[in-house]
Amino acid sequence: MSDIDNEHGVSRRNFLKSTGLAGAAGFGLASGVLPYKVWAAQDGDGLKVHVGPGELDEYYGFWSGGQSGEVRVLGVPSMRELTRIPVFNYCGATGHGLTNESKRVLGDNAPLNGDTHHPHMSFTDGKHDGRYVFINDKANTRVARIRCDIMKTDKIVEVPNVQAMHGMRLQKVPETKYVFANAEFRIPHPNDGRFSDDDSKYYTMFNAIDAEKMEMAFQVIVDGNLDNTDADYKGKYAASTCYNSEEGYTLQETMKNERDWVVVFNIPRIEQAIKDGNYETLGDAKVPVVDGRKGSKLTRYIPVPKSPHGLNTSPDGKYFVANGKLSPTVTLIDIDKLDDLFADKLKDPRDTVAAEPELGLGPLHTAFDGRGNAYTTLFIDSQVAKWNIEDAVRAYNGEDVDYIRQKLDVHYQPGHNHTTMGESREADGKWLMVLSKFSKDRFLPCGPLHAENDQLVDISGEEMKLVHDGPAFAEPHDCEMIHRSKLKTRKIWDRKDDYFAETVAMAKKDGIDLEKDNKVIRDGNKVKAYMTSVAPNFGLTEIRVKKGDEVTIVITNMDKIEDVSHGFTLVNHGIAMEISPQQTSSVTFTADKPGVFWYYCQWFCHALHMEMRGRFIVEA
Ligand code: K7E
Ligand code: CUA
Repeated sequence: MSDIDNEHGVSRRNFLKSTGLAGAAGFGLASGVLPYKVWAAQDGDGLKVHVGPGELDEYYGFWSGGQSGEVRVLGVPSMRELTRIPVFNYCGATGHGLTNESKRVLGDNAPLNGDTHHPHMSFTDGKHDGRYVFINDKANTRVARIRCDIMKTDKIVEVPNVQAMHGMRLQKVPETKYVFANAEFRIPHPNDGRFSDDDSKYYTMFNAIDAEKMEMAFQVIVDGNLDNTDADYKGKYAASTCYNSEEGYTLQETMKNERDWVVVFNIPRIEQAIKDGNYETLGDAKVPVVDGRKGSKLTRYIPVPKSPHGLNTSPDGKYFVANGKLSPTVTLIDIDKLDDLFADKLKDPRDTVAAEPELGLGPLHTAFDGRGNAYTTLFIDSQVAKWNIEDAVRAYNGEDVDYIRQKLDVHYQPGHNHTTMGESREADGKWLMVLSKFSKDRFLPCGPLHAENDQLVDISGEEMKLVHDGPAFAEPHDCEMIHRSKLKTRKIWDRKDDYFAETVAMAKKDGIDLEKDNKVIRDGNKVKAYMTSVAPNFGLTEIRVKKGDEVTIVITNMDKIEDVSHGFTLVNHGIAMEISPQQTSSVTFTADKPGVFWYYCQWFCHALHMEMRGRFIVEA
């Protein structure tokens, strides 16, 4: 579609530029802009984008579901949605948020909304290991873990004494021992209503979660606020951007300073401080809290231009890249110089800066191809800038080199962009995904709420080629594309799986063999109906209870055939859950209406699937 969209010949793109961010006017454009060009998807011209019927994608893409609170799995390059993983949200298909198994993960009375931003797969030695994907919830200050073998959320941590968990990344080396998560907003401590107007009580914290136990490991008090974060490839440093060094409450206050900073955390020093007992705890939480404000041995603050946003580690482990947002630049911090910075051997923290290339308006996030090039989204320009890292370093050192390789128009206003395997040592430089925040006219209109536009770009050659527009619901801020060889998923459940181990233990206590018994047992007004399912039969075709009973339905799917999932839906009760092959699922509710209510299997499982049903009879 043309860039020129009205009879006056006014470019939509330029219109957005001039109105998109009034305060950013006046920034110069970097040189080397290539002419606007949209490439068609063509086999034989770059990578093959079409994945034919019966063919499998090369990559799994883990997509944040933004305000939907879920994670989505897409095949790349086809962009076909493969599954959705409910995390912080209620899912009517699987019963996540309703079943006892999912409630154990979510916790009691957990909010069933979330604002997911950053899905990241666990590492061993800087390489993705296919075990877990972690995801943050900014809305309710949580971090969740998804088991990749079953693609279910298995643990959630609610982080205490902070608000708005935003940037989240993982320790990469030697393995993912910690999940690092930035609490974005400063709050008063204690936040019990007494100090809401006392600025001296406000701060926020950097958080580390034990990735295996999924418990809090430590928290670090910082100056300013925290936006995005990433870790190095040494297992030593993590770094976070701060856009509010002003510690302002309003937009105006927050934008005052020409420079904000990147705060670097020295993980071994923090661990040592905790070992030495140099920490506090806050309120009821038992989490060690250390003070990393300015002057602390545990952190260093490196000034960078204006309101930085994304923080990305280059896959060669050399640089932290802070993306300027309100500055047209990104700042490369030389990770090898951080030892000297912490040893107080540098005069100025800015001596760690290796380059500060000017890329265009509104740099938000940077991705890498493993061949020495970086790709930075330019939110205001609606472009991706491809630039060469070592040329940018040379230019910073005074050489006359052009580091910009190409600028590609994207549609429109991109936030994150990501390369295949690009957040690991194994960056392969094949595909770039550009997560555009606005789709405007790119898709059939569907009312005022527009889709976002995830654009697939072939970066295998010299030139970036836009090959596909992918509409996405409710803002996926971030995604990660992992080669399929890294994942080994189960086809049917293991009967010994932890996910339903507590339900198995309950049955054992009740003297029930889940794999055989079809029985209703009663203990006072608590009724449990245990049954099996084998297509097209439920083990019980009748469950009789009394009005007011607390009823637990426990179903074990004894089918061993891949893809024969059953479900249990109880009519007019808002009850539905998934029971996949060899899975045990359970749900508890109160039988509060007398009468006959049918239950049925809602997953088409057999020619006689419609007949797979039974009566739930509630006596008055
Ligand atoms: Cu840039 Cu939450 Cu990673 Cu949105 S964040 S874009
Ligand atoms: Cu079982 Cu449909």
